[in-house]
Amino acid sequence: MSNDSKYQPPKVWVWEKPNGGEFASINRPTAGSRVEQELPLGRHPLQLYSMGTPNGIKVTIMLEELLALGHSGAEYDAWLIKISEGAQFSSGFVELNPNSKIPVLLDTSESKPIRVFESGAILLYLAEKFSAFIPKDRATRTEALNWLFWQMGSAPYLGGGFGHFYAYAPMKIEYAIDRFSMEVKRQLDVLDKHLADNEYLSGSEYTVADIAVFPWYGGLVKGWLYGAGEFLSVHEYTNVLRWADAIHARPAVKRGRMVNQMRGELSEQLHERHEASDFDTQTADKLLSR
Ligand SMILES: N[C@@H](CCC(=O)N[C@@H](CS)C(=O)NCC(=O)O)C(=O)O
Repeated sequence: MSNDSKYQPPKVWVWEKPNGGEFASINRPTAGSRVEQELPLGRHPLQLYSMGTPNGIKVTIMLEELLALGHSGAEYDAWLIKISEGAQFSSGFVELNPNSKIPVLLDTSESKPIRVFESGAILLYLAEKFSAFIPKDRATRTEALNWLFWQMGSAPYLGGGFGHFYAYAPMKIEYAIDRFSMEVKRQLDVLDKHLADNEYLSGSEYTVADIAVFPWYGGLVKGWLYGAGEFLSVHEYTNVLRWADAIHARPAVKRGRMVNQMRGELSEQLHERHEASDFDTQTADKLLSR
């Protein structure tokens, strides 16, 4: 491995300027709002402020699954937060999520509106509220939570580690790409070995764990993330592929992946979702131009 870096960290790090890379212009080492701006409010019980990234679509898949089960209380307005333009730093957004990251949910159906941030917390909140996609018996429920929390702890190595250095960083650093490729392939192998003996992550039931893991690791083996399918030889993970295909075939998953989506085929982007009928092609075309 080449070692061509001459950089020596100073005694004290100071932020001087954007350092290049895809999101450099919005990154700062401080928290808090940057502009005074309220968030819009729709008429449904649940207000979602998000974007169609893997963390965002976990929640829209969950909401579409709940609606498909007949839970009308899961009707939602999905507002698009353009993170590359810094919309997560508005005062309204920061009030709901001091961490300034999508997704964030506001439940207006409770006596006092409840804010929920962190996609794992949102999935668990919705699962408990509607008693759905979370197993009832303690052992299987715990197994679902094991994998839900596994996803929350593991995906930053995939997104913030591998994805960042492979696709977004302004220079290719062999050490960083090697380190995170190794870890991501190890994680895929963890899933592959587990899914060799289990239909879904917690056993025979499709749960919040599958909904959380699918957009990241399902997306990776389907070739949707970072154009890295060939690089990581994802075809080797046949059990993950079998599981990802089964989840991808679900109509609610297809709808959930479209909501707040700004990438891919135009016919698969629904920038905002306010009614079930927004998925109709004609309406979707109109909403795209908003
Ligand atoms: N652990 C958080 C991570 C959320 C997250 O990283 N969101 C990204 C998009 S996927 C974001 O909002 N980035 C904007 C920023 O970093 O300013 C969750 O799962 O909700």
